[in-house]
Amino acid sequence: MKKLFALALALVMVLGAMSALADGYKVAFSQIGQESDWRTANTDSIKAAIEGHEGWELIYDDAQQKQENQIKALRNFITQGVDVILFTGVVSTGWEEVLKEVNDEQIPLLLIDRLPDCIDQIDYVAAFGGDFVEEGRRQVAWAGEYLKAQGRGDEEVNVVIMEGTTGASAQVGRTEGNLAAIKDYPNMKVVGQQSGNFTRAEGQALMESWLKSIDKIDVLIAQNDDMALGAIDAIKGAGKVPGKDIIIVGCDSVKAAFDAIVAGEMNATIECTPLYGPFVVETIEKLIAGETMSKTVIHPEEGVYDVDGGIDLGTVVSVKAADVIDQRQY
Ligand code: GYE
Repeated sequence: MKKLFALALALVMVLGAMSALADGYKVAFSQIGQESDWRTANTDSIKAAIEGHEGWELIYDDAQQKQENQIKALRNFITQGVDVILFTGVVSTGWEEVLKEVNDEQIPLLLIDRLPDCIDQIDYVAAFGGDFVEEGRRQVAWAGEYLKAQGRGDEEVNVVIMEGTTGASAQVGRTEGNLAAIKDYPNMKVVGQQSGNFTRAEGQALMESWLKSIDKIDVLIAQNDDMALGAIDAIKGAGKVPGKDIIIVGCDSVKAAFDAIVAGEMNATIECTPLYGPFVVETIEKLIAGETMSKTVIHPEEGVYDVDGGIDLGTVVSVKAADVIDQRQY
């Protein structure tokens, strides 16, 4: 009888272990929302990579741009006992408490895209995201160098800066880069600076209001392509020619921006890749294998794309969009 009981117990334990394995390795991802083409490409890249990996299961949460939803999602991940958490924060502040809770539960944390300000106070496995300050610098430098190349380097030009979601590290960094670079071009004067929230609709509305309230706009620096594309509609609606009457520089390098550049309606876009899938998989594989990783934030290599190519920005030379449009993945 005792033997039978021991056998039954062993069977129960084996079945238990098997079902735990069948449940898979749980990768939780707290995504910000769906505000832009960049974000869609980012979600798709990560989803495909995790779901395509044998034995891994994705637990995905879309926070609809709300920090409180992200905090709730992180706490749910803890309750569910996930194996690893991928995190990008809609804004850069206010994460200490919840990320410390993640640390207390010893759930490995992978920081991606918009990194939190408290990065030095928390434990994380690795961090990966765009160099937002450099992207912002490149935006203004592109316009400044382009004007020089057109023989307009001494002409006084009015610049509007359309910012992303206020408080997002992508907005904070790009604004810092935009304003630092403006100092290098004394002919460029900022006459408008406001948030278009990284969306096409708000980019269009903001440009419409600027076109009514500001007499002369020569350059639009839009901190993402979606807002630039919305602004193009506003400029056309006001009877002006986008890309000619107003020079337009976006950021992200999404497909729709390439189309607009090739059509001559937009002048340039600074690349910020959303394709994080391969990085995420590589990092989780290293984590499972017990490898230690560097805590240095990894920035992907990125380019600049425009109508003709050849604009030298010091750290990078622009490439003609039409030459590479067929190879774009997002
Ligand atoms: O530029 C924008 C998106 O955080 C880098 O967020 C990302 C930014 C991207 O909505 O389009």
